Formats: sequence, structure tokens, C-alpha cells
Amino acid sequence: MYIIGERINGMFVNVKEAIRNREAKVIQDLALAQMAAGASALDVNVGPAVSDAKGAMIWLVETIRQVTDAPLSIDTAKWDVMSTVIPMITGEKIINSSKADPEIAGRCVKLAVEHGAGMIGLTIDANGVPGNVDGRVALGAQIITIAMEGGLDMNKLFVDPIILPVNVAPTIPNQCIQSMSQLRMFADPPPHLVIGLSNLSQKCSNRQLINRTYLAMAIAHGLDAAILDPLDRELMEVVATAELLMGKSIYCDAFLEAALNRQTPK
Ligand code: THG
Repeated sequence: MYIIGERINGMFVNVKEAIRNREAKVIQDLALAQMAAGASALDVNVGPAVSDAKGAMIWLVETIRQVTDAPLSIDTAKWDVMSTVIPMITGEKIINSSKADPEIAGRCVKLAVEHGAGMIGLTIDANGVPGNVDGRVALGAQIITIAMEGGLDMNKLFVDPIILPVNVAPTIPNQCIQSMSQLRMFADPPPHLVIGLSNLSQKCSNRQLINRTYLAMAIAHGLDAAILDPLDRELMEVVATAELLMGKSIYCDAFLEAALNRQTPK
């Protein structure tokens, strides 16, 4: 499972404050803690309320790079920020994200190929997020096609069916699961399938239970990457156990320790 740590996001009050006051240690501690907890990559998002998004993103990336060469998922909808920051990053990086519109996806694929980056493609276009499985699958297939035509390897592409909070969008979690089952079959090897797990439970009670339960269900339907909180130990235990039950690892009595306490390189 490719885990993208969600915690460096200006949506969190402490991160927002750290960005505003340029407090490097807060960000660096979050980077190292998430990697130590088993993250494969770090999402980097300046949050909604920042005046200089580009300057903030550049500061975040440079601050993180002082302590780790972990892959960075550059999470911005602003093309100006994305196209400036991706070429600056040493080491592995992911464009988070592209929409499915041919023009937007085309330029993101080009940027990804030029700089050896991965790319997350959302099943959304100018008409918004489709309200049914067929619409999500069609947009996912469109992203896969554009990536293939642009020369992006499928192992660098992550398709994201877009999870929304279950309290306001009760049919979406099941639609996403069905979409993922189908999208796996569109290419061989298939693209990765990713979700922003915490979206699911925003403003809900029992958040962690909702996240954990859905993660296990989604893994059973082909999810192989997720943006989530790796500092939630029980959530990481669900990842390890679901992967065991899907035959991705082999049982031993110490399977949790083996999966979670492995030394993660800086
Ligand atoms: N797909 C892709 N990228 C994404 C998302 C996605 N990036 C952003 C987001 N969704 C995933 N990251 C988060 C990070 C935090 C929360 C939700 C998703 C979250 N934050 C608290 C809240 O809103 O309640 C913040 C408050 C706090 O605890 O301080 O839930 O779907 N490709």
C-alpha cells in the first residue's frame, strides 16, 4: 500500500500557523513522524487561506527537504504553483492533482513526464464530479488514455474517484468502490487507485471508525494507495491486516510488527 501522509496541510490549524510564522520545526517534525509511522510519501498542501500560495509551497518543500528525501505529493489546484514547484523538487514527486479535462490532463501528463513525476488524476471535469459509477469510470478511463498517449507509465498514474463526506453524500462511498473495481481493468498493468480517506468522515462522529472500515472495504476492491493520517496507529494496523487478508503479505504471529515496525529509510 502506497501511503501518502496527509498531515502537512494548511487545513490543520497548527500547520497553518507554522506556514504563517515560517516555523520550520513544526513541519519537519510532521514530515519525520509520518515517515517513521510508515508513510511512503508526504502530501504538501498550503491550505485554503494563504495569501502567497506559491511562496508558501516553495518554503514547505525546501523545509521538508532539509530533513528527508521522501517523495512529495504537491497538492495544489493552482497550475502556476504546480508548474513552478515540480521542476524545483529533487527526488521523487507526485502532481496532486489533475482533472480529467483533456487540456488540463494533457499539460499535467507533460509536466509529469518531463520531470519524472507521478500524477494523481481526479474523476472530475468541467461538468463537476459525476453522480454515478459510469460517469466516474468514464472520466477515469479518459485520464488513463491521456496518460498512455502522453507516455506516462501506469505505475506513475494514480486515479482518484473523489471521496466526499458520507454525511452529505451518502451514495458516494459505494460508488467509489464500484468505480475502482472497474478502473483496475482498464489497463494492464493497471494504474494505482488512490483516495483522500479523511474526506469521507469530515464533520461526522465516529470519524476514525468510518475511515478504518472504509479503508478495509476499499482495499478489498483494489485500492492500493491512500492519502491518510499515518500517525493513526490503528488505521495503519487496518492497512497491514487488510493487505494480509488480500494475500499481499504472508501471515506470521508478528505480522503487525513486521508490517508497522520496519525501519523506514529517511
Ligand atoms: N484527493 C486528492 N488529494 C486530496 C484529497 C483527495 N488532498 C486533500 C484531501 N483530499 C486529503 N487530505 C485531508 C487532510 C485533512 C483532512 C481531510 C483530508 C481533515 N482535516 C480536518 C477536518 O477538516 O476536520 C482538519 C481539522 C483539524 O483536525 O485540525 O479532515 O480527496 N488527490
